[in-house]
Amino acid sequence: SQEPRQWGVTPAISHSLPTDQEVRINNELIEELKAMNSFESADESQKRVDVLKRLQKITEEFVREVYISKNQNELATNNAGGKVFTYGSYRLGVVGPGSDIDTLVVAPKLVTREDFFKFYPPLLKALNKPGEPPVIEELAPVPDAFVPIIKFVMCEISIDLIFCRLGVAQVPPDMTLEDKNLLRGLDEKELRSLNGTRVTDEILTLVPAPAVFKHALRAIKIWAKCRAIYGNVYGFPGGVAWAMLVARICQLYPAAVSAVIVSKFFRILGQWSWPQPVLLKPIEDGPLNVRVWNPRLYPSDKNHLMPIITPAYPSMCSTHNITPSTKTAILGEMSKAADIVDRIITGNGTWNQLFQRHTFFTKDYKYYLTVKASAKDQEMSVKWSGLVESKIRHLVMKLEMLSDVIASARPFVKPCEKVHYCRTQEEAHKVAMGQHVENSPPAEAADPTTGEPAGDVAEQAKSGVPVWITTFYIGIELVPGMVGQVNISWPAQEFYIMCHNWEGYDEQMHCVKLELLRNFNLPDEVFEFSKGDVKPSKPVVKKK
Ligand code: 3AT
Ligand code: MN
Ligand code: MN
Repeated sequence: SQEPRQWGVTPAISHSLPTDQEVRINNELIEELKAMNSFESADESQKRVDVLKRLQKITEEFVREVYISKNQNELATNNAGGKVFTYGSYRLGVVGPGSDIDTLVVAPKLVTREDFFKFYPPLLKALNKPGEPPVIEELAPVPDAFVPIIKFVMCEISIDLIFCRLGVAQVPPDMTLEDKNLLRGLDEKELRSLNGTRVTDEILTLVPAPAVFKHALRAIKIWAKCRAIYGNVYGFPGGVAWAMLVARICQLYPAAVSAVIVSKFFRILGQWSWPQPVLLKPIEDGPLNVRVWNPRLYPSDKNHLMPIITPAYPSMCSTHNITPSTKTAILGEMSKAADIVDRIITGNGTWNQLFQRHTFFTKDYKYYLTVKASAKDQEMSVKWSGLVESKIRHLVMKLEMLSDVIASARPFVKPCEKVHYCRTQEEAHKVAMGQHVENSPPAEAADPTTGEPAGDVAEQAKSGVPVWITTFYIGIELVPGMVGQVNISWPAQEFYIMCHNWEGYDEQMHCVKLELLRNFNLPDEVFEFSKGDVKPSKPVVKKK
């Protein structure tokens, strides 16, 4: 008989085919995913396909226009091509109803990034015809981003569109991106833009059964989001890292159904000898003078606590943001999940038990550190709160250094955004600068799409002067016996300096402030009372 193919860097743990019981429990998992609205309808999927077809047409038109503007002859213009690729959840086959489509435009050498930002947005705008519902909405080019991007909504689907030119004369329809020689001569932004598609494409070639992988990944992503351990900015794995973890388990159990992958996932990764890296294939060398993850060569790579390494050259660590506290949180959740899934697999539990919402605000901590970022207009607030958000994990690392009083500091993965309406400019200034204002009306929850408050109360308040406030939360666990000993002034100062160093910072316009709260002083908006949350109450002091 033929030796089965080895997937990944070690032989499989088991080639067993699923039992009847496993098949039944797998069907229950798929039913639970459906019940949680993980899949979209056939109509919605078709809409995405149509949108991508239109973007392919526009991309060819774009390349053609650039060629004509550069006086290229007809033959060269007709053969130049241009192609749209995808990455992110759409490429991995795990989109849900709210997902965007992450797309990459690849063009031949002659077409520059400047051309992309000059010619592409007008082509999109031209799709909107007077007297007809708009095809393109919320068009927002961001040429100076870390990965330059055009964001927009097309036929009600959010699109992230990035760009890369290759050192080739033609980009034909059957072009693929796996050849690492294509990376020669690219600048850093182009390399970053190409990376997403190269990584997702490669992940899919490294799993034995893509359909099994996709269902298991849907389950793991929902679980990680429910448990509030999803999100690269805050020091947790992001979508790509979770995908690689699931892919590794698929390699170890090539014949298993998704339910079995999910159960092995928690046991194997919960007991993994971190910082041993998770690899989907041996790390490759390549033609560029760029860094490839290598803890023997680079001291900073040695510091990665849970390295999960991307397969496509140049391999990188997708989880360099993980800190001791987030690692503890991830492993704690994995161990709880392992017990729950053991019961499900043996027929003594149901899948909805795995997808229980976290108890971050209701049970997990007695102390919370709040980080409030405020700004005087919405556009400023978006940039400022983004900057503050990107520094949260640095604050967490500073807090972790106070290890004699703070046992762990776990950031919550979502900010709370509000608009506070004030009666006067003066009051608005005080609120924006983080000062308490007597009798000021309570802040209104903002509609995240418009920044406008919703509801009747808000209607009246709208006449006031708005201040945008974004609050981040960090759960603080103290070392036993250390209550009353917490002094966070050193991490706070360091954090303020980091935020104030931002080139866009203006002390008249922006403010960031830390405050340590007891659990019973948390504001109501962090609770989802409709889902049964109970706010912690102040302990009653018994009189003698
Ligand atoms: P959704 O289904 O869209 O929610 P997703 O995994 O597609 O899940 P995103 O669209 O946010 O998530 O991200 C897709 C990829 O884009 C993931 C990562 O490679 C890249 N990416 C997203 N945000 C950033 C960022 N801030 N910096 C660098 N890369 C990013
Ligand atoms: Mn996406
Ligand atoms: Mn996206």
